[in-house]
Amino acid sequence: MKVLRRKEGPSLDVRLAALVEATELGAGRLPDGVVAAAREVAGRAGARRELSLEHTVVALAGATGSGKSSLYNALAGRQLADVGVTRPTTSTAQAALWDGDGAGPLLDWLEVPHRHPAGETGDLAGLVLLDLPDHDSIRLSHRLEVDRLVRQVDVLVWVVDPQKYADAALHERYLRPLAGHRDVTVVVLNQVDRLPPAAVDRCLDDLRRLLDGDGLTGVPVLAVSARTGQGLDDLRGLLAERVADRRSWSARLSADVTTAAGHLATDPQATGEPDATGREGTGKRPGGAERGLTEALCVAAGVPVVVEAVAKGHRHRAVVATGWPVTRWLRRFRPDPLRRLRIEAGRGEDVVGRTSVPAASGAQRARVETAIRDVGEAAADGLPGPWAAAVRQAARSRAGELTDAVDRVVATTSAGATRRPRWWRAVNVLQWLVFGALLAGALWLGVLFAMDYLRLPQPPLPTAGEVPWPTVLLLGGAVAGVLIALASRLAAWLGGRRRARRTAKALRTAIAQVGRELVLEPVDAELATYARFTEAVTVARG
Ligand SMILES: Nc1nc2c(ncn2[C@@H]2O[C@H](COP(=O)(O)OP(=O)(O)OP(=O)(O)O)[C@@H](O)[C@H]2O)c(=O)[nH]1
Ligand SMILES: [Mg+2]
Repeated sequence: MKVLRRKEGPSLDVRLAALVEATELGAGRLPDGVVAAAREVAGRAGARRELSLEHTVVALAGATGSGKSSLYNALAGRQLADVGVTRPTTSTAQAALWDGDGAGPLLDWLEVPHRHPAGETGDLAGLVLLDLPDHDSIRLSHRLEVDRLVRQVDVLVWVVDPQKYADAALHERYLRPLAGHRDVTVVVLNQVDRLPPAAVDRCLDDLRRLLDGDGLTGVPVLAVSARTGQGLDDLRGLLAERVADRRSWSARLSADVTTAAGHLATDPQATGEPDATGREGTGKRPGGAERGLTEALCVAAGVPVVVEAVAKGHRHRAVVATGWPVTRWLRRFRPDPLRRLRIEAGRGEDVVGRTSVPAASGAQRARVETAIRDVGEAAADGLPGPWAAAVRQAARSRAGELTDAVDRVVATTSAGATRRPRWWRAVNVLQWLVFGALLAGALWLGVLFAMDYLRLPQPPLPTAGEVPWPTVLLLGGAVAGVLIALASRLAAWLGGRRRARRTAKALRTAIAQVGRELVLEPVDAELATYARFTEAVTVARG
C-alpha cells in the first residue's frame, strides 16, 4: 500500500513554521500542556529533518509476548533479540540495520545504543528496524522508552496476537490518539499459526472493526506468523515499499504537525470555520458595545457637571467683562464655576494634577465596569474558551488608566471654553464710554448745584430740546449702561448655551477616543492575534 500523500497544500516547511507561530501566539492563552506538546512536536520535527532522510525508522511495538522480538529476528534473518518465555523479555530497544551507513546520528537521536546489521540487505536497504519493549509493561522504564520512541520513529508496526488484540490499553492509549497517523501505521496480527485457518479471517475482521473504531480505517492489517514465516513476505514487501519511498519521515512529521495544530485549535471554531456568530475568526469586533462604553465614561467623568459649568462660567465672565460698571464688580466676589473645577485656559497635556470635577460615584464606576465587560463579552462571543477569556481580559487590561486619561481630556478639551469672545472687549469699551458720559453729566450737575448753593451766577445751560445736557448725559448714560448690560447678558446666555453644546460634543469625541485606546484597541489587538492564530493553525493542519 502506498503512503497517502497530499499533492496540494502547503509544504511541511511552511506548516511547521505555521505551527511554531500558532504555538507562540497561543502561549499564555492556551493550556500550558497543549502549548508544550506543540513546541515538542516542532522541536522533534526540526531535529528529524536534520538527520538521515535515507533511512526509514520502523518500530515493532506491542504488548509483551505478542512476538515483536520473534518478528524482528525473522525479518532480520538472524537471532538478534532474545525471545523469551519469561515476560517481559525485551527491556531496551535495539536496532537492526539494513545498510546502516550514515544512520549513526539518527540512532543517537533515538537513543538506541544497541545496533546490529541485518542478515542480508536486499530491497530493504535503508531500513532501521527497532524492537521495542512492551508498551503495557509492569516496568515503568519499558513504558517510558516505548512512549518516547513511538513519538520519534517514522513508521509504527503494532504487533498483536490473537489473544490480546482487543486489549484496551493498546487501543485507548496508543491507537486512538494516533488516528491522525494512519499513513505511517501498520497492524500485524502475529501468531496466526495458533489459529485454525477459518478463525484467522474472523479474527482479522474483528481486529479491523476495532481499528475502524479507533479512527484507523484503511491502515494495512497483515496476518503473519513469526514461527512459520506465513505472511512475512507481505510484511517485508510493505516495508520495502516504505523504505524505497523515503517519505515516511515526512508523512510522520506531517501527521504530528496536524495533530498538534488540532490540539492547539482546542475546538472546531478555532480553525477559522464559520462559528455561531458567522465571524469566522476574522479578528473583527462586533460594534454596538462601543456607544455604551463612551456613555458610561462620559457620565463617570462628570461631563454633565463640566458642561453646566461651561455655560455658567461663560455667563459669569461675560458679566464681569461687559456688565454695568456700577454693579459688575459685585460679580467678582462670586467664583467662576469653571475655575472652581480647576479647568482653565492654558491647561495643556503637560499639566499635572487632576481637575476638581467630583470623582465618579460607586454606581458610575460600576456602570463603566459593566460597559467594559459588555465590550469584552461582545468581542469574545463565539470564540473558543481560552481565546474568549483572553479577549475579556484584554478589555480589562488597561481599565486602571481610564480615570486619569479621561480626566486629562476633560481638562484639555474644556479649557477651550474659557476663551473670551472679541465682542466682550468692544462692549466693555462702550460701557466705559457710556459710564464716562454718566460721570460727566453727574459732575456737571454737581458743579451747577454747588454754584447755585453759593448763589453764584448760573452759566448758560445748553439743552437738547427741553432737557439740559448734563441731565441728558447722566440719565442717558445710566439707561444706556443698563440696557447694554442686559443685552450682553442675553447674548452671553445664548453664547454659553452654544459653548456648552460644543463642549459636550467635543468631550464625547475625546472620551470616546480614550475608550477606543484603552479598551477597544487591546481587544482588537487580541482579536487580531486570534485571527493570526487561526490562520496559522489552518496552515499547520495542512
Ligand atoms: N506459535 C507462535 N509463537 C510465537 C510466534 N511469535 C512469537 N511466538 C512466541 O511468543 C513468545 C513471545 O515472543 P517474543 O518475541 O519474545 O515476544 P515479545 O513481543 O518480544 O515480548 P516482550 O519482549 O516481552 O515484549 C515466545 O515464546 C515466542 O516463541 C508465532 O508467530 N507463533
Ligand atoms: Mg521482545
